[in-house]
Amino acid sequence: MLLTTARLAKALQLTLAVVKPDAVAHPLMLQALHQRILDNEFVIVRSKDVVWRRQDSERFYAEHAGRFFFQRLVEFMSSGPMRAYVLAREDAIHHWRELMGPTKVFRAKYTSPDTLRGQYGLTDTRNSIHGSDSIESAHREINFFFPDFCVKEWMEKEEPSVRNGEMKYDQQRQIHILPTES
Ligand code: 3AN
Repeated sequence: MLLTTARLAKALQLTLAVVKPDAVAHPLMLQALHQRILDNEFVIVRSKDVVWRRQDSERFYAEHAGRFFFQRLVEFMSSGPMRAYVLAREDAIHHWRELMGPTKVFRAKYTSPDTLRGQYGLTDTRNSIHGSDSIESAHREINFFFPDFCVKEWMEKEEPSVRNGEMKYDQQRQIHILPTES
């Protein structure tokens, strides 16, 4: 049987990435992080700036309720604007977390200084970046930030064209778009 390149190519995966308030507070840092997304071959499917209320923070991080850092985390995540992205790439979840680096910033700076947290993180709480850690959490988190976005529909309708490289980067909107969207 003849296997074409298209049939061998692996489907793209979606992940949720967030630039946290400590990094968004510095426009040059936000710009540098955005550029790192592009340089690492992620496709920016959606992007939006958001400010959380305390309840949003509590809901998003409910699994950490009771941990010693929970109050600090909740206050920090609702302390200012954030930038959320839906990113696509082959193995996007793994690649984004690898680029992001370890949770603990001092460890990141020591063991992985070239990662985003190693470079930009301030403390274990103010660690600049978030990335989904599994397919299930990516779906949940994308839905949390982008309730109008349907992962299943995107995979069915847009993923094949994006995988074929049909999208282009729109400088003005700072996301990738398919020719049909322009
Ligand atoms: P990650 O963001 O690397 O997946 P999680 O899910 O364990 O890590 O933690 C969620 C967030 O909680 C972290 N990004 C960080 O802001 C905060 N956090 C986690 N562990 C600590 C800690 N030991 N001290 C302070 N903040 C922490």
